[in-house]
Amino acid sequence: MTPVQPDSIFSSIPAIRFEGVESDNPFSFRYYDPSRIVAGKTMAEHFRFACAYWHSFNGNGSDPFGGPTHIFPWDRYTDPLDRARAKMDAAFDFMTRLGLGYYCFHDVDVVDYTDDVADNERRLQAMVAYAKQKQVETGIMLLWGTANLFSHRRYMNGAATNPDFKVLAHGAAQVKAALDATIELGGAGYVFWGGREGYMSLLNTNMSLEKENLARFLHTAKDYGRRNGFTGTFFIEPKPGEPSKHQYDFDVETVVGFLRQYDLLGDFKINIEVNHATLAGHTFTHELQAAADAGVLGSVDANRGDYQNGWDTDQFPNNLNELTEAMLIFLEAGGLQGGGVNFDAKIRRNSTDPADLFYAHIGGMDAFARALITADKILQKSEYKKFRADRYASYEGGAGKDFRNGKLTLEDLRDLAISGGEPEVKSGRQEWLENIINRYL
Ligand code: XLS
Ligand code: NI
Ligand code: NI
Repeated sequence: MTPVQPDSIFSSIPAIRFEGVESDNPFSFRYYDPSRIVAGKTMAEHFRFACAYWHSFNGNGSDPFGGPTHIFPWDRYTDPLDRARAKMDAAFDFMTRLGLGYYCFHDVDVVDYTDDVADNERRLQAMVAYAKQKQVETGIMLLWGTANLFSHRRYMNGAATNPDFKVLAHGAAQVKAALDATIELGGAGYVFWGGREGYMSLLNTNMSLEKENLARFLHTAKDYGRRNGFTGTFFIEPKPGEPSKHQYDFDVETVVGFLRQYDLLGDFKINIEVNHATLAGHTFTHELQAAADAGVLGSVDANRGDYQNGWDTDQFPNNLNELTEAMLIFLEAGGLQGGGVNFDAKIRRNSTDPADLFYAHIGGMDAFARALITADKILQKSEYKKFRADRYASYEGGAGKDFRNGKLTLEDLRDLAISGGEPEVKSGRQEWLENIINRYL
């Protein structure tokens, strides 16, 4: 372990440790105990918590109405690599103090990009060498890398789905460099979030060609990664819109259909973001279940939306009921395939103390840990599983089983309707189930 940075903006913050529920120390975990075993795995193994470089070290609190409120000391450097290194020092110092095992980045979060492809590659490579050394010193690992194909002006009509092939090629150049970086850093995964892979108006859009190009782009990137030694997991991160009006990777089921149609299902899993689920009109649990059922529950971008605002507010998670229901699915699915829990969340514009970044992550990690413990208890001790199984018992034997096995015709079903008589009315007991969550919390 490297010593923490003495001159860092975080130097007043103590190392965060598990102290238990009796602790009043705001710089401690009350539930997240990395080595505690829950359902056969340590909490650290279940979650693989990660910090999102873009929100924590680039997000400066600015909004459409005002400039930065989070003033970062590394911004005083004019040389982009000096700035990038100072920022990375702070990032690793933050993660070390927090005891966070993983991080995630976009290419342009790590170092500023220009319009020059070869220069950008050199910059990223220089930072990869720096990050590699930091990883060795601290034991912190890369959960996933990605390329930002949505901020530059050239991507205003998409990258892989751009009507102009020249723009697509620029997107590919960035993906190549970001994949190279991910491979070099031993990243567990690589994410594709298609922020502008969609459209604003059908009047100027050839939807079928754009989707075909997106699929070809993903195949090409995947083949490159595999040829060059990437053994990790590729993830697609669905979101229904924002910044596009219509985004092609709308939600989990849409993405699963797309992956199946274009023969990508074997190579890609899904990174589910809570706030994207709610923007799609779903719950987080709906998306988790849909992914688990399709065998593609890969990773999670943890955050929460705002009940009054209809956009990606990316707040830190704190809703224990929602998370406990999520952890029921998570545990029953056997956890995440290849990914972890990345806090794709940002502190508020007026959260201006370095300590706020710690409070935010501590709160999120504790909320997940508490939800996991509660969900495990519900699965072990309550009637939750039995009630759900009993509800479908009629398909486990007799005619119900024959139906599932395709042995019954429509005429057979008609005869069974007569011989079986009027079905008994059975309660779904939703309120009783909801009470179970609160009882074990
Ligand atoms: C934006 C997305 C983005 C991805 C990575 O809404 O959540 O941050 O996670 O490109
Ligand atoms: Ni995300
Ligand atoms: Ni998001």
